[in-house]
Amino acid sequence: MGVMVPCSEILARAKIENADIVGLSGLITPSLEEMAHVAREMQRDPHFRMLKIPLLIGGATTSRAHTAVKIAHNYDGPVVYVPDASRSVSVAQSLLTPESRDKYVDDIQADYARIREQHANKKALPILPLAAARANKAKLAFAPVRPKFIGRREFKNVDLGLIAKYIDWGPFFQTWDLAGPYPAILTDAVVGEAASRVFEEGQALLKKVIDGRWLSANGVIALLPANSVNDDDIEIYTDETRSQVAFTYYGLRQQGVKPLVDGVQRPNQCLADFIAPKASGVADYIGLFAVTAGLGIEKYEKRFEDAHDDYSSIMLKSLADRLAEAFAEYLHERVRTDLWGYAAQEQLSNADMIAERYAGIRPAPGYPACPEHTVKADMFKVLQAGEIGMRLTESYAMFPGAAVSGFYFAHPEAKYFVVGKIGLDQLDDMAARRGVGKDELERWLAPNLS
Ligand code: B12
Repeated sequence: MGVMVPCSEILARAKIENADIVGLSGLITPSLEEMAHVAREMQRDPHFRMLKIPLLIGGATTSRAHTAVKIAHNYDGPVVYVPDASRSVSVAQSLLTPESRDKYVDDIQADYARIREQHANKKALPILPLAAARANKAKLAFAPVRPKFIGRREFKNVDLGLIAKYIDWGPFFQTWDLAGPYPAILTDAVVGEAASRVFEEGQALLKKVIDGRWLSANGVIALLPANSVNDDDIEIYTDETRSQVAFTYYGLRQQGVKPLVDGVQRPNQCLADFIAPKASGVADYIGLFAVTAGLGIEKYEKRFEDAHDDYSSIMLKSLADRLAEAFAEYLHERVRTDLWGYAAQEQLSNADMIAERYAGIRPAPGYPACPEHTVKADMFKVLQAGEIGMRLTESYAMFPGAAVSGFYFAHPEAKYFVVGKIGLDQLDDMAARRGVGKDELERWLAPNLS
């Protein structure tokens, strides 16, 4: 455990190093499918199957239910979901101690079998047919502002001190398993002392990172003409002639049954609703961005790891993550007030920005309004993200890890929403629109399919 390797390589490494346990960590949903694949491969390979090498599962997108329903049944050896890495020591002990192992594994397998049964009996939430969901879309008026330039622009070696002013410290404490809103967490009766300590140490390391230019922050944006088509999709054009499509973003629409609130029917939303339809003749626009603050981190990670200073290594990673998000926040502000300029008069504090009190949104692929990750391949191509040192892994994670990418929508009524569960009719419809096989698409949409 503890080595960052793609799932495809993990079993080869585990064999060479004669690993007692294999552990997988999943940050984004495409890795969930990889995990099931690794479990199947372990079942196929006599080395793992005969020795019943345990497989541990963890990470932000994983859960006990997901492990039970989607992973565990693929492998006869023990498969264990571990919610918190600090518990992996006791879990490993239970799994590797001959006296405790059988009972421990039996208990977990019985628990997972129960979860699978509950899951099979669970009644799915009612879902509207896609046509009905589309008929209930938000009907917005459009008066788009033309960006000051059309095309892409790079931002290289952006001042880390400037970016740091935009940091949202809230999620920093999650890294240390400390729960509570910032800054109240610093004086919290239970975790205040620990939170204050990591905060102080984080600030001290951040100063070193900034003063010593440990990391490079690079970003790229593209502001491009766009129109919505076929209700749910957005055509993004290479230039103002709108004759050549750079790529089409295929949107997912909410299919949940929406309530009446104060006599007003809530819409079934899709990101395409925020862009003027092609048929309207209104010239609308969209933005794309990709930023990283993690360039150059390996050298310092290695230095800490060689000194067995895991604490500082994790601290550095979490600061790089904070800087990446802060960079996205900073660049978005510049886009709103200047580069696109649709909110030129805006004046917001950092707290206002964290509370998203600005016009427009910047949804990121993988987040609930656009849960599907593969669009990052099209975005990276148009952004030429390689030029600023960013790339995608085989499962659409971004490298360097401290990275964020997404869209800019300027419509004043654009808000974040959760697509949630979709029906098979939407899967079929999207497969036809995209011209891809249903099986492949099903794989990418698995977390949203009911
Ligand atoms: C911080 C964060 C980031 C940071 C850092 C990411 C990173 N490199 O770790 C930044 C800002 C860079 C980021 C970027 C992105 N993020 Co993000 N991010 C988060 C957030 C808020 C917290 C994750 C985190 O670090 N938690 C703290 C750590 C310590 O917890 P953890 O990872 O869960 O690990 C713990 C346990 O799970 C366990 N564990 C983990 N692994 C293992 C393995 C084993 C073997 C064991 C035993 C235990 C174990 O131990 C850990 C300690 O307790 C989550 C939301 C959330 N609340 O979880 C979203 C989240 C993970 N992000 C998400 C997404 C989509 C992204 C982006 C793709 C968005 C984008 N398009 O830019 C990118 C992807 C980045 C990339 N490199 O590809 C989604 C993923 C969902 C999905 N559909 O895939 C989440 C869940 C948000 C959401 N609700 O939608 N993100």
